Amino acid sequence: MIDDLILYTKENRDAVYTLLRRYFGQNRPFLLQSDLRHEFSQMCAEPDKKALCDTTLHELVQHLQEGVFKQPWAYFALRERIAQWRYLRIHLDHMVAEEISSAEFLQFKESQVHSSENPDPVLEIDFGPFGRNFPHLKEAKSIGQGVMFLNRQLSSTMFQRVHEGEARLLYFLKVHSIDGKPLMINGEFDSVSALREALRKSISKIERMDGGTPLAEFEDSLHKMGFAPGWGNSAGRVVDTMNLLVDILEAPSPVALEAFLSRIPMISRLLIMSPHGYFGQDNVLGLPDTGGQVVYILDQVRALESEMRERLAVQGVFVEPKILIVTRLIPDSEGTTCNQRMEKVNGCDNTWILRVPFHKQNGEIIRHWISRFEIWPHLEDFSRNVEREALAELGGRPDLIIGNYSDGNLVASLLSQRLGVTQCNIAHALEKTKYLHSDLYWQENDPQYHFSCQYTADLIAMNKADFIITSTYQEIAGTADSVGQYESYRSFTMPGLYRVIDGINLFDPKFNIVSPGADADVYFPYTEKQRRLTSLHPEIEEYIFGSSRDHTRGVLTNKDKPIIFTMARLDRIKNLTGLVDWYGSSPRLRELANLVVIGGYVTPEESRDHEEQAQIRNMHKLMDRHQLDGQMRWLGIRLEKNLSGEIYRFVADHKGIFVQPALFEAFGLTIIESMASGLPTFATRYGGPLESFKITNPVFILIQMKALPAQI
Ligand code: UDP
Ligand code: LCN
Repeated sequence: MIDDLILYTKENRDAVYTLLRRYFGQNRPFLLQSDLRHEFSQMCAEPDKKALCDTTLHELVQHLQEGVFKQPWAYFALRERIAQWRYLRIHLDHMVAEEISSAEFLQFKESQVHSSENPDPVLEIDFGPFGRNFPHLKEAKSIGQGVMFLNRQLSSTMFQRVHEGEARLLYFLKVHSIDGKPLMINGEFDSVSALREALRKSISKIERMDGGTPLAEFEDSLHKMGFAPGWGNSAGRVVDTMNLLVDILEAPSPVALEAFLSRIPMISRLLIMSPHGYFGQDNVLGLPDTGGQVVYILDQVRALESEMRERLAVQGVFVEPKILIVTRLIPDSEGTTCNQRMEKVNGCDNTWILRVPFHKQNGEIIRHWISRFEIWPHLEDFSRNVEREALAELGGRPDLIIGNYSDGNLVASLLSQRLGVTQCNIAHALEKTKYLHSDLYWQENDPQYHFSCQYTADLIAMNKADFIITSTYQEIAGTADSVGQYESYRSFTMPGLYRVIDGINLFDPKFNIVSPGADADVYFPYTEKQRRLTSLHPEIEEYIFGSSRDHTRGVLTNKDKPIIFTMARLDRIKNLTGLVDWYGSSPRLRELANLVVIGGYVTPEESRDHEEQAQIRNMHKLMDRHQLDGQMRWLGIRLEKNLSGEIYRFVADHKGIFVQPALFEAFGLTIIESMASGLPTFATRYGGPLESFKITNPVFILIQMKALPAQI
């Protein structure tokens, strides 16, 4: 595509020149994709330029992602397709387009921020060479399906280099152990043919037994034939697993390999990192920094514990699985359990929240909550204390460490490095795509947000991780039109700090997409009357339709109108105030429906988070300006999970809708919760929702907030 642009410029100097002049005419050093497209369509609207609309230039402009302008040079980043970027520059006088490297493009960007003629040399970061000898996906559509790809690779390697592949598999089965107990093979098999022979003998012996014969009855003879536990808990299961291995040794296929590997018990001790926020089971959701991550992890551990237990049992391995979620201990815990060192997770047998405090330099424990943007200086010390405490609680090294969000992933990187344990990252929300130009103008934002630390942590963690779970494809590589969250780390610069020319390879098989879900016991359709928690209705009625009370503003004067409902942390990005403004500005909407907002606090003094405080003030201002007190109810409360589940259904009873108006949403649990409750759901089109829910639910509608009142 870049070649087309170079050629087009050569052959159509006037058209390109006119467009460049328009871009320069904006007098802005940086133009974004939307600006570049807008200016082009403005140009096409002129009577004598209409013909340009259907030319190659139109097509090319659609792919321009960013433009940087300083007379006489225009530099462009061209996203040819998903995950494929090229760069070029055009000199306004000579009108010759030429391809440049990403480093040159970034350097030019930097020069717009730092005007010095001779800027100091800056650190250039290139992770590219580190992945050179590792297999990578080739097609953008396969991004995020790493495990499948690796199984294929592994089986084809075994097929092509049969002896090497088989020998490695034999070695792995010989050394594999869990909780200090050898698994799979305990014999001295010195070759793959010896293993094959033993498998054949064992299969023919065990096959003669009834399939349901328990392992205990033939474990000794299995042992004598050189096999340790791990093949199955019954004769039938053991024979099945052994046959899978025989098939692989005969002719490896990705399906058989995946089936065999997934049967081998690998994990009994798991460490999950989620340092920031108030991490607890009650009374925390909706606090600054405490939202979906906590819900997601708590749902995840319940599923993981039961899955681990089941898998270990069915493979005949009698080990008690244990999961530790590690977060920080907050002595001034504001009515939550975050001051407790250990807390058992409800609904689990052996899953615990372990809380480890942050310390001041003098060793004193830090007592208060610290925003996720401010916790960077504490994490190295925290990781050392976590290492000590987690090893003691688990009775040894974990088999896997899962990090969450930038801070958790950094701690997971430090721990997995020190302990030599496999590392999995989960981010679901990386801040870089949420805050425009936050890399370029990092110095302006650093006192408040410390993005220089956060983006550095992200780079370290995403490159260090063995695998990364994402909630959607867009989280990795975006869409044809928008840049993915991980994609935004490919190439960027923080002027004066460092320049990244290859920050992450999106084709790395470490990326795997596994979308979250909502707890079906809590979020179910409003029509399932017999499951409803009707005892909560008087309380909900009071929350929504009640008179003036603490922690609320506004009293709904007409209770018969349907409800427009929204609920989120009161972050700027969640844009609850945007919804209030649009509702307030639409007389028709106000006449037709009431607005109910659950989020934040009603008094700014109650909050310690600067963004939340600003949003609280803005909310009051908007309610005053639009005089919303009779049509809008704002609840500054935190709902227990069952109550929030029933509120969605209560709103559905009242013919309401749910709106998620975020400026950007990585995934958005409230969206699935509301859809699961049967509410017509309007959600932002920026981020994950566009991908996750578009096709799956007939009551789901994507919104661009500017058009909201008209669309409703
Ligand atoms: N939530 C809640 N009470 C609130 C605000 C949020 O129970 O006052 C819950 C909500 O039901 C959802 C989660 O917090 O389960 C928010 O997750 P989401 O993915 O929507 O957003 P995040 O906060 O993770 O950005
Ligand atoms: C973080 C977010 O910002 C949300 O979009 C997700 O739904 C949540 O984590 C859980 O995955």
